[in-house]
Amino acid sequence: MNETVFTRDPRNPIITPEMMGGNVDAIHNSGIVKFKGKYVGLFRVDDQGLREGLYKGTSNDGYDWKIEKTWIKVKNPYSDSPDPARKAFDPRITKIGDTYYITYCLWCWGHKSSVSIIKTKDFETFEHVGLPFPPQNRNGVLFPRKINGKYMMLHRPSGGGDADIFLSSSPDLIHWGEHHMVMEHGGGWGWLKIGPGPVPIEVKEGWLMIFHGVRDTASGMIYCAGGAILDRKQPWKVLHRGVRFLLAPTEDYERIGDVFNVVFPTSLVHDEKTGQLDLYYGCADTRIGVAHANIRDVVDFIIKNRKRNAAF
Ligand code: BMA
Repeated sequence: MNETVFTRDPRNPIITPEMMGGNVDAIHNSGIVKFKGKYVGLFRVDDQGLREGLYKGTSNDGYDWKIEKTWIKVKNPYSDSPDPARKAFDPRITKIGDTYYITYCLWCWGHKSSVSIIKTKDFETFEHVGLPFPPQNRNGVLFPRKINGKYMMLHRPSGGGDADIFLSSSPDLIHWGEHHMVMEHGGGWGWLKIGPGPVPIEVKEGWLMIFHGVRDTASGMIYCAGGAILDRKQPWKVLHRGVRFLLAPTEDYERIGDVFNVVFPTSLVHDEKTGQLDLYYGCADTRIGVAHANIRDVVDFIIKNRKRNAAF
């Protein structure tokens, strides 16, 4: 079981392709938020042609989900991209003001991976905002408020190897610049590559960022989740980088599937009253699990187990 501060929910895996039935091979790395007292999600569904798409789901309690049978429709005034909800994967959802921005990866521009942004206010109609960076890039995640008057996004400008976490800013979500490297891959569980996970959460020490890291072994890659604390005003500065993982694949449903040995964190639901965090994560690229922790315990764990040189 190998748990650190997160405890796996006993109902795991909470969403499986079998529950969906029909033309579904896998449902995994997904964006989930609280919305009007309930939950809404945009799910990464791989159909039985192994084509990814963004499917909407709703739930009263965050465990029992009703997921639509086809991908969402997106108004696409931005002519340089294909259907923005098809060949689309790994969404994260950030609420800024009264708008929800979905950042995710889209196969386009010569079938390369690009970060894409769509927006909605009601999860009924969706509109494409654009593609912030040229390919290859993945794992774009917006901060939940403007910082120093600008939108800021964590991202990973790489389609595969040599993958590090960067941060860029924008006045309008269209024009992006002021690029910074936040963290390099390296160390144990992030030896091969790292990438941003769920939307960062503001804490008194700065920003809590959960990210994924990959190590390669004789029998393939292992995907883990870990954490860092970023500076509040200059979030490209790493104050504390956790050496120990927060979650690593140990359960059968995390070890066995379309891709073995993967926990891939994409959503954090934070109950501000109790401090509870619900971390939703993809399991073996096939199904979805959830793990729980108290936010203070997570921050303390990261600081207690920090690297001396935070950037590495
Ligand atoms: C990454 C992404 C994720 C996937 C992971 C493990 O590169 O493609 O969607 O979960 O690999 O296969």
